[in-house]
Amino acid sequence: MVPPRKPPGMPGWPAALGLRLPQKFLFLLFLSGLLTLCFGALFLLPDSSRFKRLFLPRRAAAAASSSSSSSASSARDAALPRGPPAAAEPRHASPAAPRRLREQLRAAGPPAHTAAAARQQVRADGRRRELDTGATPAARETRAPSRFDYERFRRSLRHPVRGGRPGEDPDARARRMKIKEMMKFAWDSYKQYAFGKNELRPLTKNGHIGNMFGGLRGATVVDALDTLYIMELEEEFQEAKKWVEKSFDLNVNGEASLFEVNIRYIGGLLAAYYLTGEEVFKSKALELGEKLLPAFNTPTGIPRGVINLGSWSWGWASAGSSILAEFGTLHLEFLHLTELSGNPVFAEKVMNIRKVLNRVEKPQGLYPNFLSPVTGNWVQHHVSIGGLGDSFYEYLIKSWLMSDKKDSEAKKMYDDALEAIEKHLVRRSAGGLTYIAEWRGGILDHKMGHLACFSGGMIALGAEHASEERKQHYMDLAAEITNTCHESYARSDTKLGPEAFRFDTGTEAMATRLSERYYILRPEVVESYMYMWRLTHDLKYRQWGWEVVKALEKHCRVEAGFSGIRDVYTTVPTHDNMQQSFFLAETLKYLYLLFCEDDVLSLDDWVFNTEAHPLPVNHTNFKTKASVQ
Ligand code: DMJ
Repeated sequence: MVPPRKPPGMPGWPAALGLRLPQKFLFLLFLSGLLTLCFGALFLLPDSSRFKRLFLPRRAAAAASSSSSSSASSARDAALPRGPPAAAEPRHASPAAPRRLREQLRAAGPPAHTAAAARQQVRADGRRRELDTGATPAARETRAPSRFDYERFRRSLRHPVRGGRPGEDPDARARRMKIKEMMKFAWDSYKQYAFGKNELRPLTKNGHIGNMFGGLRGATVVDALDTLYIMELEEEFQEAKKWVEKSFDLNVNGEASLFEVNIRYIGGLLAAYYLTGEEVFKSKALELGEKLLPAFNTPTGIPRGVINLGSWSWGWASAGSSILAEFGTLHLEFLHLTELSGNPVFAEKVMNIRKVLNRVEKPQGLYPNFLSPVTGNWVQHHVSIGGLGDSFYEYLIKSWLMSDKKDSEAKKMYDDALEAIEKHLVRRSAGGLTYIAEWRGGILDHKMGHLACFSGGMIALGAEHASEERKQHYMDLAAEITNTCHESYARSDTKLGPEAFRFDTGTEAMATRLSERYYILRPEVVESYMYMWRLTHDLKYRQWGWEVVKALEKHCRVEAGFSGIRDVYTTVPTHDNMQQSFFLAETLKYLYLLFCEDDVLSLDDWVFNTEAHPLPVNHTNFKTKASVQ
């Protein structure tokens, strides 16, 4: 249709209003300002799908409303058990699931993309099961809200999860018992002075809440659960479990770090469930998992780093970029949330993240640390295997291992990333120490953070599965990096390592800045010792671990718990008055495992999330026959 033309000679609008030229100009200026404002406001709406619904035809809006929806089928294909529960079939990470599964999923209805939809879906699943089994509401309360068969899962484990072994080395046992005593001391102190708070302040003998967990409490309880269980601290484990049952309140209001809540709370609860089969841990993990879903309501589906757990706000509490190590460290836990709930939404969210990452161009094959959740493009070219980047790489290789080596996409991403890191970031100092520098738009910063020291263990873990000609090379690289991290400890007066150490201006493996001299009970170095020990059985890793135990006892143990120190280069250190929850989750657990036989939490059966919470490898399909629809 041709638009009607203005009859010649008629004044145009707004001239028709009888306005003079300057007035017309002002009027038009005002009008265009107003339009820009309205249009901009629409873009700023938290849920971009609302905007799309206004402007796009219904069907197009549905397709565009969530970038994750475009990956929905691949996520479901990848995350869910393939077909009915034929025992040997892998559960996830196949790019092409059989048609049968796709049909089952289609029959199960559309995926839930929002927390509300997810809740609805969980409720619907519950109703369906109730009909299937005739369970009463009371029975349903205690019954798993999924079709996961815990007993079947336990039978699938290849090794017992804890306990001593006959004929083991008595020295290793004695050292393990010492570490168990440290754990008991850390727990008892927390219980006495800070029970229910997030961390213990051991000097002032009170609790710390902080602002990372959005009103959630008991970070130390949840982080410590599996360590208490593994160390057979039965009474203490029961105390922790009781707190989760009676006092762990998820109806909180506040801004939380999506990453921290995921690795500590979701990871801790999932591990506690898999180790013990106690339903309370599973239901809390699923409930909390649902509360995290609104963080993914961004134009790309890349989650924002901060989410308000209590309101309807949509995860837009923080401005700016999303951080690689944060949105890249959800995969393991979210696949397990889908596994336990039967709800594909969790897996879809993380598979979409992978899709976005695979689409965006990588400078020199490297993954920068900051990505815009709005455009899906990198925001800065800072690359690091330490803070901001670290656990993204860790989760690639662990996703592959957790999938029982089926998730070849993750393996390829890991292999490619490691190759690029080695080429562009790994360097050798004049004194012969291998380190991983940071990369800023092509310029190297010859610094390694304590956080980056996890990479010795990660590279060793991956080396086992590298191609024949690369295996030894990667084992050597892992050993060299672990050695460098040990040097950062050995060169300090306390025999504990600084937060960051440098390889410039004649310095090697030491902090050069006052602000980098602190040690906050971090685990990464002993984490690498644990993996290196298990994979090489070179006794030096146990010796190095024991040096750390002695240093912790000497410099960090105070009257009411363990504290970080402000300067590792002085033997009269000042304490920072904080017993971090990861000290109980990770540092003490890895030290303990270093002196256990290999089949305690065997690497055949478990992968550790980045907070050292063990999650099972999917050897088999744990769904019950009756429950498959
Ligand atoms: C832990 O919370 C996790 O290991 C995380 O990945 C980063 N670092 C801290 C402990 O240092």
